[in-house]
Amino acid sequence: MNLDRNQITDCNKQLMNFHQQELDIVSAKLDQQGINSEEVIADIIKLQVATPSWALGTGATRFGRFPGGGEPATLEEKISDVGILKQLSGQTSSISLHIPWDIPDNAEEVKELAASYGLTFDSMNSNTFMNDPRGANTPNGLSYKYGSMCNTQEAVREQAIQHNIDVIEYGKRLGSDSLTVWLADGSNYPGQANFRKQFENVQDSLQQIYKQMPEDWFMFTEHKPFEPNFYSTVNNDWGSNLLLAKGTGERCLCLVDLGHHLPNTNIEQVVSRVIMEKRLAGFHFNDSKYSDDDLTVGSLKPYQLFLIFNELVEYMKGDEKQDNELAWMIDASHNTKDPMEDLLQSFDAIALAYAQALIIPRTQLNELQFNNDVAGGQELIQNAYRTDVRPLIREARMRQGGAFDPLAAYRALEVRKQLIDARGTRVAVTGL
Ligand code: LRH
Ligand code: MN
Ligand code: MN
Repeated sequence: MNLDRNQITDCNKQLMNFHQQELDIVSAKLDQQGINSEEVIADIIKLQVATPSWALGTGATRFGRFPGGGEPATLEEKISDVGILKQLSGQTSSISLHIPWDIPDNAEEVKELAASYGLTFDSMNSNTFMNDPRGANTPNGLSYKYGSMCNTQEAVREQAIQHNIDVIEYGKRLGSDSLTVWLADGSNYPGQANFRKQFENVQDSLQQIYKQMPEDWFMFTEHKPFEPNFYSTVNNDWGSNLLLAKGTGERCLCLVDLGHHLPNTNIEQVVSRVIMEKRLAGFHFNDSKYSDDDLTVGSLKPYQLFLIFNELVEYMKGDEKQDNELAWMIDASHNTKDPMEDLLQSFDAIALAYAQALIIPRTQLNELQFNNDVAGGQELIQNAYRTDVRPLIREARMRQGGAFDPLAAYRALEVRKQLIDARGTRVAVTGL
C-alpha cells in the first residue's frame, strides 16, 4: 500500500502555520553559537533507521496478547508497512529480518518488492533461542532447550551453526551485508553449566560461522545480561561481547541493544569504550524502566539517549573511523499501542536525540573539559538538550516528502483503518 503524497502535503499545510517562524528562530539561535542549522538538517536526513520486521505486529507478554487489526501476516505485507513508515517519516529505508519468523524463500521477488518502496535489507537476525515448530531452524529436530552454540552436544551446536549459515545465504540473496547473532545461551541455576566451556563453545561456533561469511560482510554479536536465562548468560555484557568479537575476527562487532544492560549501567560510556576499540556495530534502539522492556525509544530516558548520541556525534565528527558504517536499528515490541504509531514515535525520538547532540558546540565542550569546568560542561550540554530542535526535524522530514507530524498524518489519513479494511482483523503469526 502506498499513501498519496498529495494527502500528506495537505495534512502538512493544516499543521505548519508557524513552522517557518519556529525554524527561523532556532536557526538564528544556533547561528549565534556557530552552528549551521542547514548542516544539522542534512545530518538528520542522512540518519536512516532500520525497521525490525518483528515490530510491525502487536507484541505479546508472557501473560497474553491483544492484537489490533490489519497486522501484516506475510513478509510482503511487512515490507508494505515499512514503505508507509518511510513515506511518513523519511527516517527508515530498510527492514531487518528475523529468520525463521520471516522466511524469504522467494528472495529475488522480495528484494524487488522492497526496492519498489525504496527499501533495502538491513542486518539479518538468526534465531536459535527457540525451536521453530515448523522445523525451519531445527532441521535435525534437536532442541535448543539447553542452549544453542554453547550446548554440550556437538550436534546441537552444528545445527545452530548451520542455521546461521542459512541466514547468511538468505541475506546474500536479499543484498544484506551483516548477520546479527543474539544468543539466549546461558544457565538458570548454579551448577547447571560450566561458564568457561559454554563460552569456548560459543566462541568456536562463531568462528565457524564467520568463516562462511562473504568477505564484505560483518557479524554483529549482541550481549544481554539475563532473560530468558536467569542465572547466567554466555554473552552477558559488553566485556564478554568484546572478547567474543575479538576472538572471532576483524569484522565481528558489538551490537548495543539499549535494553540489555543491568540497572544504572552507564551505557554512553559503554558506547565510548567499544568505539575506542573500533568494535561498535550499532544499536538496537528501545527504552526501558526495568530491564529489556522493549518500550518506545525515548519514552522513559530521553536524556540517556541524548548522552549516547553525544558519544556517537563525538565519534562521527572525529577523525578516527571504524571500517563499518554504524547500523541503526529499532528493536521494540508493543503490547498496547498500534505498532506503526509506536515506530513513528521511536523514529522521532531518535532524530530528536541526534539533533540535540549535533548542536552541542563541540570545541567549546572540549575546552571546558580540558579546563575542568565541571558546571560549564554540564550547562553546555544541557543547553543543547533543552533547545527545541523539533522545527529542524520537521523540516528534514518535509524535505523528503514526509509528514510535518507523522503520527498526526497517520491518524488523519486513517492508515490503520485502511489496513484493517484490506487485511481484516486476523492476528500476525510470527514474532515476539
Ligand atoms: C533479545 C533481542 C534480540 C532478538 C530480539 C527479538 O532480547 O533483543 O535482538 O533478536 O530481541
Ligand atoms: Mn535486540
Ligand atoms: Mn532484547
